[in-house]
Amino acid sequence: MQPEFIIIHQQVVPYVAHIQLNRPKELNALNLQLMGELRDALKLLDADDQVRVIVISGNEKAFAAGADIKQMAEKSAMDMYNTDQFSTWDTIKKTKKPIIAAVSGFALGGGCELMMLCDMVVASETARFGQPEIKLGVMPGAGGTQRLTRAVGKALAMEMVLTGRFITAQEAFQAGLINRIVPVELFLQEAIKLAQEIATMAPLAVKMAKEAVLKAFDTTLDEGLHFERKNFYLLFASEDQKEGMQAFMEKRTPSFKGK
Ligand code: DAK
Repeated sequence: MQPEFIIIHQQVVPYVAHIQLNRPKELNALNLQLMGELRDALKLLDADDQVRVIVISGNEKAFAAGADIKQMAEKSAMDMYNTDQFSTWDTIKKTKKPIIAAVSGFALGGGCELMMLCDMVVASETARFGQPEIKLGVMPGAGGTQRLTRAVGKALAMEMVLTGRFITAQEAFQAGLINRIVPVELFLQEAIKLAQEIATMAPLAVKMAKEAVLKAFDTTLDEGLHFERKNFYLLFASEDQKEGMQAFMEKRTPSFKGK
């Protein structure tokens, strides 16, 4: 079945897929159906050999203005428990290939949390980031207190979470939340360009390096170094390691196969 609230563009450039969140009238508010479609698309793309990097965007006005407040408003704690939305978010988190968020306009609440699940962020100069859940009588529930704090530090995270203040692209860049700021008309193009650059690298090395960097967030330094070493050794079992080093010595561009 065709998804209703996302658009999947396969091979926007070689080995790069682009998923566009597409509920523009609702500023891409993340309802359950959209999140389910996104989860399913990421699972498919993660298993597709023709895809090495995934870009997720909204549109110029909004990446996503948060979880769908209208869908949540009447829910009880048991409704929330029974729908188990976290399993969807957990599946997204397990995506092995790098995901680049292309953000313009609002990235709020669950939208900011979804962005932080991505591995890199290219933002337009109009991007605004925030965790405004506090104004709705709740608090972030999908990583906004944890990933945001790790990314920008306690002072700014506490302020954003407790006041709901939106920060600008410039503030987000200075705080280390995003990778780069580009003119609004270029935000998607630049994200795809970054994806394309990564897609030329050895796919297994990219996946294992992503895994190792993420490990740094939930382990001790010793365990993290051990994990890094294991992945480093493992890559010497790949054909791409032989190809990459051979190509260097022969002064040619390597041709990586993901094997
Ligand atoms: N939900 C539903 N509809 C939304 C929405 C949202 N989050 N954000 C905007 N819309 C809708 C508006 O209601 C409006 O629809 P109509 O009234 O025209 O039908 C339309 O989008 C355009 O919005 P505005 O007219 O408000 O546009 P403005 O430019 O004036 O304002 C705004 C833009 C982004 C400042 C404003 O719309 C706004 O404050 N939106 C709400 C932002 C917000 O509070 N976001 C946090 C939501 S709570 C979980 C995972 C995650 C979460 C929860 C659980 N689990 C895994 C269990 C996350 C929670 C949240 O994100």
